[in-house]
Amino acid sequence: MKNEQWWKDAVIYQIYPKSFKDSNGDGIGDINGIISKLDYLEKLGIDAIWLSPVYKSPQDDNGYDIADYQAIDTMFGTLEDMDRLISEAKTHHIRIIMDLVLNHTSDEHRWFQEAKKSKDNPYHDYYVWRDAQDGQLPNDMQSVFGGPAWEYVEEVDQYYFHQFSVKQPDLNWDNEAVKHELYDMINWWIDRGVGGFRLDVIDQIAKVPDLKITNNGPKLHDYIRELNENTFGKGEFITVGEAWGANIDNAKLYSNPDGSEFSMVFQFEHIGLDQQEGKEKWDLAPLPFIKLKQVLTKWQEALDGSGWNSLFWDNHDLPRIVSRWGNDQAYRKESAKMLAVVLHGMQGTPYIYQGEELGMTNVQYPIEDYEDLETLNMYHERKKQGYQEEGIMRSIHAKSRDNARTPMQWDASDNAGFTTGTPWLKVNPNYIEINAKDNLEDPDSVFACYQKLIALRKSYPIFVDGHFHLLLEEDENFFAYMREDENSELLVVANFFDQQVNLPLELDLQDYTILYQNYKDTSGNLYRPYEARIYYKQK
Ligand code: TEU
Ligand code: CA
Repeated sequence: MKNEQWWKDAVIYQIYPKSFKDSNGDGIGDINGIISKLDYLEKLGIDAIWLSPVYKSPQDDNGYDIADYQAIDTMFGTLEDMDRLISEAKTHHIRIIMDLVLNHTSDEHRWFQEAKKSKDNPYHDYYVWRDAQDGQLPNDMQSVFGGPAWEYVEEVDQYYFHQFSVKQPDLNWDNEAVKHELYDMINWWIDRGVGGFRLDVIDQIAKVPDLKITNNGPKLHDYIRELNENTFGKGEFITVGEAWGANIDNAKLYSNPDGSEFSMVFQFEHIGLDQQEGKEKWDLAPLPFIKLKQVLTKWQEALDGSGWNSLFWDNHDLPRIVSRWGNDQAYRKESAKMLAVVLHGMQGTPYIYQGEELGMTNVQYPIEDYEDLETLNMYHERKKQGYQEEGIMRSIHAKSRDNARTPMQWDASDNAGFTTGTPWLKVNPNYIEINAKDNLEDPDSVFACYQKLIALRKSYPIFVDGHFHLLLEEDENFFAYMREDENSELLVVANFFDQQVNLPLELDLQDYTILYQNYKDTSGNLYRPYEARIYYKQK
């Protein structure tokens, strides 16, 4: 095996830098802010930070539009700050995972500025250009953020392809020079001491617009293996590809234990369940609980021994899990902990998104208070199409990416201790009750639960090795499963809802000890709202 695979018992913490901690009062989180919170993260027990983009960027899509991969945006700090973050994190036993956006750049990137000057420019072919078709767009493909995926540039009398915003032109991976520029850049970051990479929309790099192929293009895995060989494949890095188009078969390629592609992928099958089938994420549907269990089980079973799962409920694109599948009112703490237990008990590498460890919740702002371009584009598009304001706002409150992006709630002081200035996005007004300071002082907090779950993973190898078996498949209340290895057994039992119920399982629990429970006591088979327990036994 090429890699040491240190990341198998690791827990990763995602930081969205704009919203984490502001150190200089301009209302925007920054690198020095992150450095000031390394003690906090070490206390939580995490092994690595996945840092959303801090590169130079006009911020059309909050840094996922990169204008220079080898410079830090002044709003976040300097390259010296970044080097210091890498080295200080190391002294806290934390590695830094950089976010690589390799599918597209910003239109303000030097390569694109050159590319659009003329067809003869050596950079022109770094991007994906097509001529008009009968005076029309090259085809009818749409961008993920709404509107056509083609934009006309007069100087070259061609359209460039953009799967995301107009300010995010797609790179042409069929061009050797592009690939080598990217390899050099990645190796430059490796030399600065980073611990790994998260690869943004990696399943979309091998697009073939002429065939309307966006993700899973025919050359995708060749490109990834070549990228691996030329960069991170040489060392013990954690790598995780973002792949909305992942299925079991290609996930086995992505996370092949031979180390030829990535350590693991983010797949989103469990995440898309509460939307109407075939429609958009905004078209809400109730959570099909049995289906959720089936989907997670399918991934657990399929990758055991032949790949590796990433485990997550939240990220910077998703609503807060406690508001989504928990109860962010009467049972906020109980349900936040229950969701943590269910996730962290599975096989794979868990990811915690900033604030999830506090049980932070969604927000319900009026439309003027939203910043996210995906949210705003959808709002205007649906208004134009005649949707009712109320329904649109319901979708935004449930699913807007800004739910995840409100500033981190550090304490009960002004602006939740995030900034002394005016935050770039409004702070969730519930920071008085939900904040890190209170969590740290309360041995029974959501934070304490995450801390405990991380510690358990480090002390009991079964969290890494144990085979997964779902129990009570058809049960409408319980999410229950076993993990089993040669020496031990783990039993995770969670009441997923707000009704008190009896566990319909005959269990002889004599030889088991309880490793974790989210209520102060337990009472046999009776599970109170969102009650969750982890049992353990040595064989
Ligand atoms: O997200 C990929 C992606 O497809 C998202 O746009 C997703 O469909 C949407 O956020 C769901 O609401 C990645 C990044 O995580 C995201 O923040 C970027 O906006 C996007 O790529 C473009 O780089
Ligand atoms: Ca700042």
